[in-house]
Amino acid sequence: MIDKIHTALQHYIDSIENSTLKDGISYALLAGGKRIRPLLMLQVIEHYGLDPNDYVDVAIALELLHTYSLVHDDLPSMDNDTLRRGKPTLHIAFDEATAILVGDALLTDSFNIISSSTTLTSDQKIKMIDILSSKTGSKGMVYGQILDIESEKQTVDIHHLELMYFHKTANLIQASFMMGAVASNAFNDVNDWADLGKALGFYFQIQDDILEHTSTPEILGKSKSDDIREKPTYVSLKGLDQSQQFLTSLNHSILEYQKKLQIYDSPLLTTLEEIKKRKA
Ligand code: GRG
Repeated sequence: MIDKIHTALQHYIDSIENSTLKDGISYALLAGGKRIRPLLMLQVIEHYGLDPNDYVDVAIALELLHTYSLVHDDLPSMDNDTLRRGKPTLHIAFDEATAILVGDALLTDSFNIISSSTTLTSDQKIKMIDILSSKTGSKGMVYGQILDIESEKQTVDIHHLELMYFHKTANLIQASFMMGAVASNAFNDVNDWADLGKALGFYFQIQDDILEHTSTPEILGKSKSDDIREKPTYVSLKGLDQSQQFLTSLNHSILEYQKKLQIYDSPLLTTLEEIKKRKA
């Protein structure tokens, strides 16, 4: 499925006029990355017995939006990072203006990919655009990002940190699951998928904090900017042991939601297990 996601990303890149913008988009999208957001959406679709291959072209909207957030997050005015997905960040490899515009294009095109889909009904498109925009705009990921920026060199409490993590990280993971449910016309299950996405999103971010504390930029493929920028993390606030304990309790929640959604032996279950074991 990852190969199919890659092919769909390449088709999207091929559709862009030859330009520095195209080169930058290609650099950002093809630099690597685990592709977990489109993968989760497609495996939800598979969970409902539909053919995920019919939805790969739509699912890459999530990878475009995610990649935009990484490109903009790395900018000098934000985290000022130099390494991403094992390569120099976009503003280092190109320049800052190109990085801003690549992010802008990826964000905008992600919505165009949904609206121009030939697989989805109009109703599904509207619902997906509603989910993706509300989970990533001023009430979602971008709100999480401003909380993140403002937390630098600040003493924040755990509630503030959880608010930030919910918006910055969990919201897009929630959207991935929810969009899969919408594509499958499983409208009654959308809230349960959002619950699973919230628990998995927190798990993912706490894991990220632990890895940033215990791993190396070479293994992670990205700069360890939290320490440099004096950003509070779950590990800096609660320590490694309590962070591990939080992961254990989040795992209990994930297992409960898996049961509720009847996720048993399936590619989706395998992906969830792999995410929990990730090292980068
Ligand atoms: C709106 C500019 C802007 C940013 C939004 C997503 C984000 C906030 C910032 C990126 C940095 C960060 C630490 C985000 C938390 C989520 C996270 C761990 C992202 C990395 O996702 P992976 O591990 O990355 O899926 P790959 O490279 O595998 O796609």
